[in-house]
Amino acid sequence: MTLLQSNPSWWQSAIVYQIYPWSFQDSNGDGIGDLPGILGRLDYLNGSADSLGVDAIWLSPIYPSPMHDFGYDVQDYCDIDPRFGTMADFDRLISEAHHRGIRVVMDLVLNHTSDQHPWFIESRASRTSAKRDWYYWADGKGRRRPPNNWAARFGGSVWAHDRHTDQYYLHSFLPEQPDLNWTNPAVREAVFDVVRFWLARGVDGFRLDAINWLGKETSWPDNPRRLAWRSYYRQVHRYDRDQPHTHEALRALRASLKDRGDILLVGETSSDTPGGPAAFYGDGSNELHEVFDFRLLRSTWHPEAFRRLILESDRAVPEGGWPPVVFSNHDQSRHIDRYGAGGDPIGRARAAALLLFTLRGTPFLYYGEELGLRDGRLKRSHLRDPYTIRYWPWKIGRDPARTPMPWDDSPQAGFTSGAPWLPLSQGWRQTNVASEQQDPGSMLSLYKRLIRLKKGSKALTVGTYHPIDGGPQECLLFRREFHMEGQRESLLIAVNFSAQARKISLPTAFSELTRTGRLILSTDPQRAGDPWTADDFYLGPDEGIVVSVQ
Ligand code: TEU
Ligand code: CA
Repeated sequence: MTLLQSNPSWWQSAIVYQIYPWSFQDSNGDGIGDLPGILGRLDYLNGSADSLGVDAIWLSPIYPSPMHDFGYDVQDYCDIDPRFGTMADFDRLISEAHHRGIRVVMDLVLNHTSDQHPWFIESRASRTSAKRDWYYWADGKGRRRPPNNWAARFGGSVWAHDRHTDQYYLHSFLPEQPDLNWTNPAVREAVFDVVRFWLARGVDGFRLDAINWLGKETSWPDNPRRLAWRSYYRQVHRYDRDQPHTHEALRALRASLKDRGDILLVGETSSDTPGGPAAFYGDGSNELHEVFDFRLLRSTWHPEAFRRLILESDRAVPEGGWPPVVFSNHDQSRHIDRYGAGGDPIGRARAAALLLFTLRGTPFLYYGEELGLRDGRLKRSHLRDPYTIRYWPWKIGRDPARTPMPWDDSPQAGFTSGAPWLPLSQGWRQTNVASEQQDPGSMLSLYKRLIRLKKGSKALTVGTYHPIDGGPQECLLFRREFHMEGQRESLLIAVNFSAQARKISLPTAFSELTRTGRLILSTDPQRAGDPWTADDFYLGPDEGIVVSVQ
């Protein structure tokens, strides 16, 4: 468990909002979101009395890109894709965001570039090119036989044959995304230059993409096989990821930020990482500040699973590190649909929202979740993402979670005056910002209440987390506590995972002192503000509550 630092960093009490730039707001009618579009919507995010109240935005990649992986294939780390606008738009975005108290976190894709990046073009030009070893090149084992059996995350071999130089290059994702060679100090230096470039423009942090892929075993041994359906899972990923070298690179990156101010490094690692995502905190002071842990995100809506995973992830974070809390992102079906399966999706999404802002850590929201936006019901012909297309229709894939943000009930939901790049999710005539702003019972109003509650509470931002065992099976109970120099705040949080109302008898271990309080927030808008006593403690179906206990 992390002890409270006397001087907390900005992200410890921040709420971060992920913007998928393709889908937030289009300004020029080409059907694709862009930076001027985001600029025009900043007031929605923060800076006025009825804003959502988030403290930072994380922008999925906005760099020039051929968009095979919708920006995660970077062609130039130090420019803006013309689809999204210009560097002048970006500078304006930074200053307008800062003006509203919104920090800006960039997405850094360090594992690979686009095959159209000048570094790769030079690398593949000849075997003797000065940048040949900026990427991984190897000889095949014979005609049409790649160097080893490693499988790419998006299907097929990690090795692509280059006819011109008759060698293979390694790509952990698409063939259009060759992996950078992180054993090469020149690569490291070039990437640190990129980091300095964006820091000089005023960015406040970086989300590091697929960070556990950086290190590989470069003697290229085969991965051990195992039984599974998809090629990626038919092997144990022993040698193609999670090598010690990754940690060395992250330590160097962290060291390069020394004296650069309070810059956030938040890493994305895949869920089945040996040692868990927590390995990427290093000792808590020398690698990443925050590391996504997708175990809750991948879990079903089940109290037993949540109880166990919350405790496991909380305890795994070393002192000095700080956990993010995340239920949705651009790679997964939206959690309203995942958690909602087999129950009332809205009721469960409201309960999940309460957890998002009351668990210990930095909440990361994915645009639209604050509205209860659903996965798009897309047809094969609508799909754009190669990964979604490859496994369609057996796996829901990523496009359904990337549909445009619905702003109002005008044509195309106010997202674009043209044809949107992906169709709107159904239900947008009700599920949109304008209509939810008016409705105190909406998901948006609940998110706003939770955000205000969290920001006003030391227990919820920097307090400790204590599970309460012995309550009903179907309910999750915990306390958040903050005590310091005469200040004392104690909150009881309870969530009902079932569709039946539950009466709760608190375990006797729960002190006599905490048998009365005030219900300060409920996902049921009718109930907030009521007095609360332990003797009359019940939860409605899918209800979550926050009680201030004396
Ligand atoms: O994702 C890395 C990752 O772990 C993926 O395998 C993820 O599980 C996948 O999208 C299946 O849901 C990151 C980005 O978030 C993703 O959008 C990129 O496509 C990928 O890296 C390559 O850059
Ligand atoms: Ca546009």
